[in-house]
This record gives sequence, structure tokens and C-alpha cells, in this order.
Amino acid sequence: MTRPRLIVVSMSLPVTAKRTGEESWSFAMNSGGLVSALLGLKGFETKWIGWPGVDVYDVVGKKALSTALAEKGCIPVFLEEVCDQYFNGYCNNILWPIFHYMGAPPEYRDDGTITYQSQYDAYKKANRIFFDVVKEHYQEGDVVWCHDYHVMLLPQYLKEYNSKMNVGWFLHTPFPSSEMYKTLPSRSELLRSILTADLVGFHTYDFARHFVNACMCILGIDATSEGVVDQGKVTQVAVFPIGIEPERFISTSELPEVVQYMKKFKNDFAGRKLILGVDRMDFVKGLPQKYQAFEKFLEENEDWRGKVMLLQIAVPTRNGIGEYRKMKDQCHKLVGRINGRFGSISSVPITHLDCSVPFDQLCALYAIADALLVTSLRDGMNLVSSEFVACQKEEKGVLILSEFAGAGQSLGAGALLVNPWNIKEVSNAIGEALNMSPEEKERKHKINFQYVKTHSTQQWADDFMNKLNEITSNGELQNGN
Ligand code: GDG
Repeated sequence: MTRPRLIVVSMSLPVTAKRTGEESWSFAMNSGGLVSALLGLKGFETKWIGWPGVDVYDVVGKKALSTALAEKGCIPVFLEEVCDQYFNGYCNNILWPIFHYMGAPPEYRDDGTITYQSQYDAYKKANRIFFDVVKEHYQEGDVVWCHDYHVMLLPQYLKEYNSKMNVGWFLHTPFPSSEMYKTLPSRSELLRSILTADLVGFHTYDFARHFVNACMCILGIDATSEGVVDQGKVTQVAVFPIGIEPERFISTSELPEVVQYMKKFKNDFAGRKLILGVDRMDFVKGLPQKYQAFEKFLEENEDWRGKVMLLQIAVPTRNGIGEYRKMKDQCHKLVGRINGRFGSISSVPITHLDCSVPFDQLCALYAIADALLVTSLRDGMNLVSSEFVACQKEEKGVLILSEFAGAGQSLGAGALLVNPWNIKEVSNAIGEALNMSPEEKERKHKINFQYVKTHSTQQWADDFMNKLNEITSNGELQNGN
């Protein structure tokens, strides 16, 4: 079967561009779950439309950047003056916290400088800009797959332009309970737009259920086993738990240079058990809670002091937003306090890095870690958990996983599930992981490894595309086309 060409639309492209001359650009790969997931897509002819990470205002620069990106199958969206209020404002300061149950930040109310309305206007304009770019590159028969909360108005713009376009929308974050979602002033417009898509996908049943409930109680419309029914149109709502590209992690962790890194790190951390944390520096990842739990563990387990360390990779993200800078300061203070309390001349219990690490080193760390500690307060899925499971080698490490991450529903059976708000519970789980017998570790790892191997990104994308194809070809049959 020939597959349709796929147009992926997401806020960001997988690379961030940097200008090196009037007509020359260099690129750096982005770290983040959406990028990791979509880079695993194989078997589709794909064009990726998104923001290149910089604002470019001159024609020469835009043209040169578009040409350079075309070689990577990418098409840039230039957001220019709407970028700040759209991205830092509406997307990251309003939608992101609400979707993660953090409530609305102060800017949500009209503080006289930035109003909700101006940020929402920027959101609408930005979605229009995305639409213009898709329209320019769309060819009949393409499937347009819109990703995440940044482009919730795009399905409607696309369908108004061409009702025959095949459009899917997938949310990478949680969809919150309707009690939280309905605080959003633009709640109805956004829902109505999403419902114009042919297929709407979520990571878990809970998120899909919350979405359907929101449609029922906010729009007052019906839901059937088929999906949500709005003005006679049925929109299918389904669950597609995302995975990773397991072979990429398994094979990388077997490369000689990665084995060298493993040896080096084991040597660097000799005599200490390694608990690893890998998160974007985002308040939804619960880093302060993680540090407090580790502090509690050290407080209550004198014997372990000097024999266990927490290495936290805290990848910088959204530095333009004040809340993120505050959280970073809070983490630094906590680390300083804990290292001051429990460190010695030769070692400190926490190593906190404000940077990302190269992929091969990340795989080496996953492979040798004795435990991975995930304390997300809310998380759509959490790919890091699956990556850790895929890379584990000789003596299997333990996954300590927040029950508030989507991954808790798929990897829970082979993990120690914790409530990250319960510091004592997380501290106890750290103890349990460090004291677990090799047989129990092996047993738990086996369950999760089996899951990770069989639930790949490719499977996720194939499932979504097959379902979309099934829906749109049924529609054609029903319409007699
Ligand atoms: C969003 C949702 C959902 C991290 N540090 C480094 C590095 N990374 C890579 C990891 C992983 C990705 O970033 C993080 O993915 P997560 O899924 O854990 O989290 P988000 O970025 O918040 O992703 C999330 C996801 O979308 C997919 O739908 O699971 O819930 O929030 O792939 O490997 N990569 C490298 N160095 C690092 O230091 N090379």
C-alpha cells in the first residue's frame, strides 16, 4: 500500500537555527519528548513544518534558512512579532500550566501590561501563520498531523480551507479534568476547533476521557462509543500511548565508545550507587520535590551517606519565563543546602547539571544507573523512563516512577510507583530500590523491557495513521467519492 505524504506540524522544528553569516546558518538538535518521538518516524515521506527557534526578519536570511532546512525535510514558520506573546505567553504561560493542573499564572488576569486577550490574539495569529505555511506546501492526498497544544486552532483553519483535507491532532501533554480546563476563557473555541479534525489522539484513557467530558459539559454535545458528535459530525477520539525507538537506544548502548563512557562513569562514581534524573528544567517535572525526597532519604538513612549520589541532568528550557528562572534558583538553593548538609571533602550527594548531555553519554548513564527517579507532578507520558529501561545492562536498575506521568500506566507493573507530593513515600522508594534483590530487579526489568520493545514510536505513528486512514476512507465511501 502506498502511504500518503505526511505533513507534521509542531511549534518547533527538531533543530534550532543559528545565523553564522548573512546567508549561512548552523543547526543544533533540540532535546525534548516531541522531537525524540517524531524523529523515530520511519516509512513516511515526511515534511516537518515548525518554528526554527529564531526570529528572522530579512528576506535574504529567510530564503537562505528555508533552503538549508529543506535539505532536512523541514519548512520554517516565521512567527516574528507574535512569537513572544504566542509562545512564551499563551502557550507556555497559560495553556501549559493549566494542562498540567498548575492553574493559571498571574498574567492570566489582566495586570495592565500583558492581557489574556492579547496573548490569545497572538495565539490566533500564530495559528494562522502555521496555516498559511501548510496551505502553501499541501498537496492533494497529504495527511496533516498537528501536534500539541500550540496548534489547537489549526485543524479548524485547515478544514475551513479544504474540508477534504485529512487532519489529525495529537496532544503530547495531559488533557486536564474538565474542572481545570473550563477555567480557560477560550475553552469553547479551542474545543470546537479540535473537533473539526478527523482523529484526535491522547497518550492515556484518562486524558481522552477528560477531553470527551470537557466537550460534553462545556459544549453540551453528545459522545458515543465512536467519539464526540458535534453538529452531526463525529470526531473520533482515541488513545495512542507513545513509545521510543528501542533499537536506537539498545544499539547505541552497545557501541564501543558508549561502553568506554560506561567504564569511565563507573570509575568516576566508584563506591557509590547512582540514582539518575533526566528532565527538562520544568516545574511539571517536580525537581524540588525530588531533591526534598532525596534529602529525607539521606536524613533517615545515615548508612547510605557517601554511598549514593543523585545525578540530575536538568536540560534548560523556556528561560524567557520568570517562573522557570525562579524554579531554577530554587533547585540550586536546595542542592546547595543538601550538599552542604551531607557532603564531604571528597564527594557531594547531588550533582545537578544545567545543561543537556550528548546522546551517547546519556545512553551510557542510563545503562549504568542503579535507579532512575522520575517525580513528574504531571507528565503526558515521560519518554525518559522508557529510554532508561531500553539501555539497562548487567545488573538491572530500578525505575521509580511518578503515578502522575502517563508512563505510570504502561510501565507501572515493572516500576516502583510513587506520589511525588509525598516526600516520605518517595524517600522510602529510594530505599527500596537501593536494597532490592537482583532477582526482583531482573523480574521488574523484564516486564518493562518487553513493553518498551513492543510499543515503539513507529508503532504509535502507524496506529495513528492507520486509524486516520480508516476514518477518512470510510468518510469517502459514505460520501460516495
Ligand atoms: C513532552 C511531554 C511526553 C533529555 N535530556 C537530554 C535529552 N533528553 C531527551 C530525552 C527524551 C526527551 O528529551 C524528554 O522527553 P520526555 O517525554 O521525558 O519529556 P518532554 O520533553 O516534557 O516531552 C511528555 C513527550 O512530549 C512525548 O509525547 O512524553 O510527557 O511533556 O527523549 O532523551 N537528550 C539528550 N541529552 C540530554 O541531556 N541527547
